[in-house]
Amino acid sequence: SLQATRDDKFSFGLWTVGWQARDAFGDATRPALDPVEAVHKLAEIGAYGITFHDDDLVPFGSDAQTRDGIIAGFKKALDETGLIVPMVTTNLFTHPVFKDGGFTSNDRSVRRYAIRKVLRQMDLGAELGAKTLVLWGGREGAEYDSAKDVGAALDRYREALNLLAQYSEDKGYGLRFAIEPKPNEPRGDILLPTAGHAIAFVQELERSELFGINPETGHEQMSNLNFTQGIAQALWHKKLFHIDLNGQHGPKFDQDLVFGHGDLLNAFSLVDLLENGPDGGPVYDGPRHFDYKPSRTEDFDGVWESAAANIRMYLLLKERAKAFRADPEVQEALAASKVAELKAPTLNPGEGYQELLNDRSAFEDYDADAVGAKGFGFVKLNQLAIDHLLGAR
Ligand code: GLT
Ligand code: MN
Ligand code: MN
Ligand code: MN
Repeated sequence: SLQATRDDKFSFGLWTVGWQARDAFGDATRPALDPVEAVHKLAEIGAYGITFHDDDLVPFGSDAQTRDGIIAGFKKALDETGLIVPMVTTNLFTHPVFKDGGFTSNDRSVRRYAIRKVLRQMDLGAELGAKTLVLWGGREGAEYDSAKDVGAALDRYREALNLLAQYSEDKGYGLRFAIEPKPNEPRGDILLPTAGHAIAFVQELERSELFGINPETGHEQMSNLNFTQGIAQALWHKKLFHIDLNGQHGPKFDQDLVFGHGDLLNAFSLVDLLENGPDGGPVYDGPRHFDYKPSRTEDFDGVWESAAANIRMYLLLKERAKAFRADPEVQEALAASKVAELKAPTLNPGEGYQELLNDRSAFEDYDADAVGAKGFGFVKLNQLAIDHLLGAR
């Protein structure tokens, strides 16, 4: 059905629908959005969750009384709608103090301030029931190679993250941490630029089991990478802790379009992977989090149209992917392409290199020319996928 339910776990960042469309060349085209209204509107279109940076909800520099008032109003809206806060994150990129980064600023006092800012957001997140803390290090990077000691920066990154995990455990918050990679923008080059870099970094952390990644469609595609393939590898490492869905047209500035409004074919294979997996069942049960920006051309009607479009795209693709998997001709094509044969281990049970060396059929008597002459039929399979995506079957 194209009607979202809570079980679909659709969530939105407050900064998405709340984006006033200020960009590097032009002023805001929309007024500020009241977070309480955002909660009500998102509930209406079928979201189950809302996420936010500390400064999205409470403007930077607000006094304690103002902060308490805003948080109380937000909680009331959550109670009224049943919306939950599955994830929170911290803004370590807007204020000028973070111009050289938060955890990895060359200025030590900035690093101490950044950690304090995150600890405060962890307190609020835990209070609101958040399970995940996202860490997008958009300012952690450089424009000039000689200006940043990358090894030292990674040491400081690790130092900060180890401390956050210890705090969460000591406080009993039970948070999981999800690093969000991005190759560039706003920095010329950002540390942990891709899902692969981030997964490798996570292995170096003290409580690495508490750390995973939050890949964003557009961020991987900015590096011309295949998002579905990156997600499949993150799942293989058991490191897909959260996901940011949106749309992007290849390597250019971060577009943050509606999910599926960029590379539609890749969006189809992604939903197919998440919902149907390689074995016919869902492989990810976390939030389907939309991190998009309503285009600068839109007024508030366009904001809510575009928010609903993310949900509609996901549900349409889910429907199409189900039809694809259920089609007997697709099953035949998958078999002809030997897709399932890849699940079979290459060696027989108990076999080692000696047995393989003894197996003449594997080499001496192997007809490489005959096997090399056979096609895999992948194009037929892909056309069936596109037929289903276009509703032609
Ligand atoms: C910022 C960024 C997003 C991140 C958010 C989390 S903030 O809008 O562009 O990709 O997910 O910090
Ligand atoms: Mn983005
Ligand atoms: Mn973004
Ligand atoms: Mn994101």
